[in-house]
Amino acid sequence: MHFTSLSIPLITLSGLITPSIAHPQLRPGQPVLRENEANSRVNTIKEAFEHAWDGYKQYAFPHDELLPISNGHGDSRNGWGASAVDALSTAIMMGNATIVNEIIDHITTVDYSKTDTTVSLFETTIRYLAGMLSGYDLLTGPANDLVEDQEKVEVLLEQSKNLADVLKFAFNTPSGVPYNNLNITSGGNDDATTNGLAVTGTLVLEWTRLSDLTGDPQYARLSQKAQSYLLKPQPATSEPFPGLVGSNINIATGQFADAQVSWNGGADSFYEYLIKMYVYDPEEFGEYKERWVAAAKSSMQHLASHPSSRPDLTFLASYNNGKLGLSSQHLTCFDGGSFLLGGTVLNNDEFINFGLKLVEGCHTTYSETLTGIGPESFGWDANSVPEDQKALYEKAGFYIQSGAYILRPEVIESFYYAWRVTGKEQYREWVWNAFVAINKYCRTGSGFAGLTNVNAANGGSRYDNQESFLFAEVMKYVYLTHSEEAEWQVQRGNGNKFVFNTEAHPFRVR
Ligand code: DMJ
Repeated sequence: MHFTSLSIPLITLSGLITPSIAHPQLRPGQPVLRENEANSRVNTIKEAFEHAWDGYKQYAFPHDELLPISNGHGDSRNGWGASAVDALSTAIMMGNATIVNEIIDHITTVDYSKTDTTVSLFETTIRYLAGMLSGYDLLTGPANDLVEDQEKVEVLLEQSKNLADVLKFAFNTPSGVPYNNLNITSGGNDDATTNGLAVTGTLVLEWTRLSDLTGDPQYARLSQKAQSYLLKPQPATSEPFPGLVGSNINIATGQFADAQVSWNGGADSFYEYLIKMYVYDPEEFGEYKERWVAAAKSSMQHLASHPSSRPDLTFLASYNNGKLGLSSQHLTCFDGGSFLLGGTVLNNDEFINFGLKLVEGCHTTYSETLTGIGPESFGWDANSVPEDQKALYEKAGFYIQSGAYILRPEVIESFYYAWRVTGKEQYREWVWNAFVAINKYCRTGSGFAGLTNVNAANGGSRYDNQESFLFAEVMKYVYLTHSEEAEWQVQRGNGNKFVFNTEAHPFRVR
């Protein structure tokens, strides 16, 4: 880890010295955390990560996830130790060599050709394949002093290839659009006729990276062929506004099967990856950037929506057949981060300012609940406000459709981008406040549990499940917001050396 040449003189100008904390764009006179407070936050975050790891290790390892109330285990992700693999890149960034070695030792033992369960191509790609590739990129790059035995590090790439070789039959369809739900033992699938936009369009970064690292082009080719149908959508009616496309693709033909547009779950990370591929390689993926720009502009023009009770707030609506849907999700709140990343790499203030409006809207879904944590889904249709939520709608600009919180990262993720792009301390405080609330309401004796109702005292009751993305995403974004400048941090402008996959695993850019 190192400081940027910019950060030290600017810190001096601020008058409040915090040499161990990253300041992406600190302005003179801007208040910053004092060093001891900053260090104490970093220690608190590391303690929370280790608390979750210790509980997982004691009660659930090598299964996929901890059941943090009953201290049992779950195997929702093929039973290959999803939490361990998902935790790897965060443990590397935190410099925790003990946990990193434990995880790699585990990965060495996994047989990716065996499982009793249906395998999701998308989930397996974003968590396992990406977790290993990112570990490889970090441990052969900026963290190359963390694991002594470089042969162990090579296992990460070998196992990535093994896994992709097991999965690649998914693309063996008439169009090349893959099946998502696979039986890897029989080489079968669920006989679906369509595949979703996000699960089709969130493979290309991982599979391209694998090709670049192995020198074997087949993985990039497969994923880019599938992506090609999403970049040039057919029929024309499936693209009601430039760049905004339908939600499902016919597996036989590659044609879109509908024109339902949103940035919500099911579509979300397709848009996320358009701009991230450009960050990965602006030369090769210029067309992806054009598609992101078109989608971003159309979203500002056609999907931006303001609650009647809080016209100051901005959310992204969905659209279908001439009608706007005035509801959104926690998942959708990655959108602010996507606009901020696109805005900064393209040097476009309109995208940045719009991204900050989206970030503010999602922040309100946190700041206006009793727990300080935002709901799984919410609406702002003035004609559909539930009687018992009229006061909330009047004050906060949204009502809750599902009050669950299952340890999702998207709101914190977008706060992180806002902090990195603007350097405004307010965004770091928002990350910290969210983390404090999660630590308060979700923490159990062995880890972290989801909440059933973020707007009830104590969060209602708790879900006995700790999703692996708690390790990969929530803990990572909170840590990165408070930790030193480093090569893997998101940079303002064009200087990114790494780009994060949708599960927050950083890949070295081409
Ligand atoms: C994660 O697996 C990824 O962030 C994905 O893109 C969306 N769902 C979860 C987190 O909510």
